[in-house]
Amino acid sequence: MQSSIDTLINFTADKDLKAIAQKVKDQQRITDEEGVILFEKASLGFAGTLANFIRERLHGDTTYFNRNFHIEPTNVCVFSCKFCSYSRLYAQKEEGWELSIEDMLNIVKTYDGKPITEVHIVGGVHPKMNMDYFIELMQKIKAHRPELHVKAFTAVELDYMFRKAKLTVEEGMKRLHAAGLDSLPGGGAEIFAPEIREQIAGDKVNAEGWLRIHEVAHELGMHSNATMLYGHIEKYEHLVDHMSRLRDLQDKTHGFNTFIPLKFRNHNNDMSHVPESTITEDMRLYSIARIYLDNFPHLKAYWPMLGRDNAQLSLSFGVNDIDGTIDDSTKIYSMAGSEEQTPKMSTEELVTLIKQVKRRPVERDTLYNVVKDFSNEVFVAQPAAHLN
Ligand code: V47
Ligand code: SF4
Repeated sequence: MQSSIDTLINFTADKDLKAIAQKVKDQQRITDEEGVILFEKASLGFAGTLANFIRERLHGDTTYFNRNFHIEPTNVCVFSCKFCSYSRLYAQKEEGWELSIEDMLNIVKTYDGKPITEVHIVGGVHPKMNMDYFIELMQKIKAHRPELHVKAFTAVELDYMFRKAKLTVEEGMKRLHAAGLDSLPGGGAEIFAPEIREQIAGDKVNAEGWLRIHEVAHELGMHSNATMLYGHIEKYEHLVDHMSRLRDLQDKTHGFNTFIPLKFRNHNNDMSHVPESTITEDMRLYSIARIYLDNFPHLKAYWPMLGRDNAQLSLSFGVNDIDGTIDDSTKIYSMAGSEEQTPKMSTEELVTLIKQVKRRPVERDTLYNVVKDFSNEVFVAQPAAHLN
């Protein structure tokens, strides 16, 4: 019997697409030109079949999730990204929030005794929350719960922190790592190409700065993620350029764990006139990312942004990770109009969501070590307590 990829190769008339499908079958890398061709010509069925083939070759049916929560120290921000629905300028700080170290430590303490493995800390770039503030935070979190993995600070926050402290990226990163920073989240990448970045996020760290910060983290043995904000004013060539820069750095360092495409949401921001992408476009983008980024082990659909139904669908389009329980601890997407207004899922809900599409739910830690395989877990009916 022919496999789905052989059928696809045999029945594809377009010679460019046929060549791409053959490359995927032979585990060969596609070029930037072929990346653009996929965006221009591939149907959802074509791209999805290839992406699913790669996903199953890499991970079989395994779908990862983790038990995590977020802390957003502040939404006061010195920058003014046009797509951001969440930040408030310092002049309007009464409309925002600013958490003290004690507030944040108290959030961590609310998880005492619960099987959480990761705290994800990101927020606005507050002019008064400096390096020393965050070093103290890291140290206090680690003193309280040493085994909790701290994934914190986008390259945007780090760039500002290091520049204010007059430290090189190497010096700053070493200090934070020593204080307890374990890995970096993927935020702040947006779109690297300057002609787009300048229009949507012109005043924050540029592509070279973002990539350098991740490179230094990798050199110190830390892992990180990478995001891409898609579905606004960018063109296909900018998406490929973005992924190309990430693929090049990954060839050099192998420090990225996961690629996370972030769908632009258009509520309450300066780009509300830009329509959002359709679900077909979303799934096509995930698929093409899976095909193009052959050196990224994982592709994540961040369900608080995409919505849980679409995150579930993406498990057939290359995605093998759907982030974690979250516990209603992030506001970035609810403020930007996501259908997930109070994002939290119990472990049971996450496992059920994965099983419904015949995948195998596996709880991971931040570095993708298996914590527990839930494939044979039968949940007994219980009250809706989350993080059980
Ligand atoms: O950099 C802000 C994005 C990012 C909007 O590493 C928006 O595991 C869409 O990076 N529409 C921060 N996106 C969040 C982030 C992240 C999230 C989950 C997991 C990980 C990880 C990282 O949120 C920002 C920006 O690209 N964002 N506003 C918006 N209106
Ligand atoms: Fe600030 Fe981040 Fe919002 Fe940009 S996306 S304005 S850097 S909080």
